[in-house]
Amino acid sequence: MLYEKPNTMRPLRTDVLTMTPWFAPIVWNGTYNLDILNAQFHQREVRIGLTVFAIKKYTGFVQTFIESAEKFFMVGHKVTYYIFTDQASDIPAFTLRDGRKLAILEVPSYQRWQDVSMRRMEMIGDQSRLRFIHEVDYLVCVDVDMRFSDEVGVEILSDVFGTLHPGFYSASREQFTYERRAQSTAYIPKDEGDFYYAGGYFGGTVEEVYRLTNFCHNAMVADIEKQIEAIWHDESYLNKYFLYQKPTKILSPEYLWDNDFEVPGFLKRRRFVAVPKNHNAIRSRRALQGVSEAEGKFHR
Ligand code: UD2
Repeated sequence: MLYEKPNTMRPLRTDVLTMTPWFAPIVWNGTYNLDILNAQFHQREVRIGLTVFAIKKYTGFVQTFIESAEKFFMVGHKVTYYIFTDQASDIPAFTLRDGRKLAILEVPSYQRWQDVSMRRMEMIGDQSRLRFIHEVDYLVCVDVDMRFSDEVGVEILSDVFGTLHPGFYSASREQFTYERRAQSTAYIPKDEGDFYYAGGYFGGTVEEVYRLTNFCHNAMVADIEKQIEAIWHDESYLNKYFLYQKPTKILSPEYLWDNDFEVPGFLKRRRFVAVPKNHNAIRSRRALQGVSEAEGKFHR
């Protein structure tokens, strides 16, 4: 394979942080060579599971999600889409590329959207133990109200990875919307924290995703017993987990973006973007949280 020799004296990007202080790469366009990575992952015949939840009205997002994933997600690799839904009959049939499969997992629904979102941790954990461990090597766990708009490949894979939330990549610790009430299991003090990770994009090996989801679910259950719910639900527990179990790779906001945001110069690609939705209409019977209908997907 022919490619340009890496140059010890010339960093690939100088405008953004490409490595954490614990030596986890932060993935930006221009920091990796996909041909080299593809060859390595093909040698291992790696199998990738992409999990997504479509409960109640969110089944309406599945078509765009899968069609865009067929175009851009892990092209050339073995992929299984795992769609968790309470309405299997609403999931359309798809013609998939070679080496790709789709599995529907029927799961219960919850009345509150917060519970739907949080219970994903429990369900991903259960299926990791029962099923995913036998079928795939890596899991990628994302929100469904999104579409792929540029390539997302094996450069994202690592033992356990998280994604920088597009609203907080340049924020200070104090600005991070971590859970700040000491009674909550998700509590993070003001003087701790590395990054603010998004709840809607994490992954890793099946074993590591099991550890992560199990921690988040147990933390949520412990909070229910204390009658407290973390401010940003599963995202708050995820941030707590990553504070002490640091991710081995971090995805830049290229991998999670909202086209309503102004695009900064350093953001060379927008690979996975929010599909606009009317929060109040789509999250039927949601508990009122003072969120207006016009609110975008990402809090800031
Ligand atoms: C953010 C996070 C999300 C979660 C949530 C917690 C991102 C991109 N998103 O999203 O992961 O941490 O905050 O507050 O970081 N769902 C259904 N049916 C429902 C409600 C939700 O299927 O009725 C599923 C669906 O897959 C959806 C996900 O849960 O994508 C998260 O819900 P959301 O997209 O409404 O939450 P949002 O945008 O506040």
